[in-house]
Amino acid sequence: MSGRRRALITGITGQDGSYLADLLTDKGYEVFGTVRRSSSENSERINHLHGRVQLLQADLLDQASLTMALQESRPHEVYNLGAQSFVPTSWSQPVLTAEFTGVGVTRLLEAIRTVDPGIRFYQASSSEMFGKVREVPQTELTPFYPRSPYGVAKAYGHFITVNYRESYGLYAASGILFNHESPRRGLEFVTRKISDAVARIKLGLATELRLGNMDAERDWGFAGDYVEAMWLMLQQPEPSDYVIATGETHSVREFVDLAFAHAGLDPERHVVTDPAFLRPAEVDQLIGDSSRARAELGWVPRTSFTELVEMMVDADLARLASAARV
Ligand code: NAP
Ligand code: F7E
Repeated sequence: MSGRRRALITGITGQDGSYLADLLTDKGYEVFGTVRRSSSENSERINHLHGRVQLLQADLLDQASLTMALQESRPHEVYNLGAQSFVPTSWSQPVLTAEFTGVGVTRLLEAIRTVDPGIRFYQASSSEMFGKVREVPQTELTPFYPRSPYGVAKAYGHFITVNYRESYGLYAASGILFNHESPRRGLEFVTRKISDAVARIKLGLATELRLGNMDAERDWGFAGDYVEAMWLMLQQPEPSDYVIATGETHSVREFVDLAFAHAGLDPERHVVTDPAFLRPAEVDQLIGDSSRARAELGWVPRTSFTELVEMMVDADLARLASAARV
């Protein structure tokens, strides 16, 4: 073991895991990440970190694998970013979502208690827990009313984190993060679905974009800014829970309009509403108040909504244009 600080990230192959691994390697950490066994390669988001992060096989469904990953890496900090994170899939696979996204948190906390209760633990909680919101804007004190099996599973993960902090004195912090996006966002989430479609339409590879509820409003930030808040939460004298958000809300329609305009396209000619993308229960509007994080962590979002939309469209245009050249 080197004398450097060590961090273990579950979900390192995901959007946030890859940005957090970038941040922690830049800070000089020895970074470990857990990956699930797969029949094909899925490390696209962390290929640029080859040789700078160490990958260990573990699954949030498998207690022994989590304990072994901790024994092998002996981390000072654990970031639990692994989850089934796509809200629509949580209706088609509600039990699996509860196992990964909910009970998986308990498995990891139990592994920490067994291997080293001094480990600092970060739980990736979500604004989806607010669901049918009880107040506007949402703070750390706003009651939860989740509207999807995913939101329900995240509420369990949140409270078990609080409970282990209070029951066993673990350093366990929960970040209630509002939607955050990037060019590394999965293609099924609405922002990336839009930026990818805009790029395809611009390059003549597609003609239409089918969307569900365009009136839904979200508080969208940039994932690169948000992983910094995760790290800051584990550097405090005492563990706590923090809302991380921009404080602005925008509709899916606004995202569409900005993205198409940035590429010089007219959305009216390409966007089609498709009931197949409507949800059994919708979260109509989210807007977060991150005053506490700003005051106690000194965290501020640095990327504006317009910059985020344009960054995503530009990245998809560059990626698809380069693939077309090859
Ligand atoms: P993501 O891109 O979907 O990544 C999810 C990660 O979890 C992937 O690395 C995935 O591995 C891993 N995973 C899935 N099932 C697992 C299992 N059973 N055991 C171990 N790992 C497993 O999600 P993200 O956007 O980076 O989000 C990171 C975390 O923050 C998630 O917990 C998410 O629910 C939460 N969150 C996200 C947002 C947001 O707006 N992005 C907001 C609030 C909270 P594979 O590559 O093998 O599938
Ligand atoms: O949907 C609407 C949809 O899937 C946003 C996850 O990271 O953030 C994310 O959850 C909105 C919803 O994200 C389409 O109905 C319209 O109102 O991009 P999304 P999400 O459900 O907000 C939270 C904070 C998390 O924690 C989650 O892990 O967009 N919408 N038309 C659509 N959404 C999708 N996916 N596809 C559409 O065609």
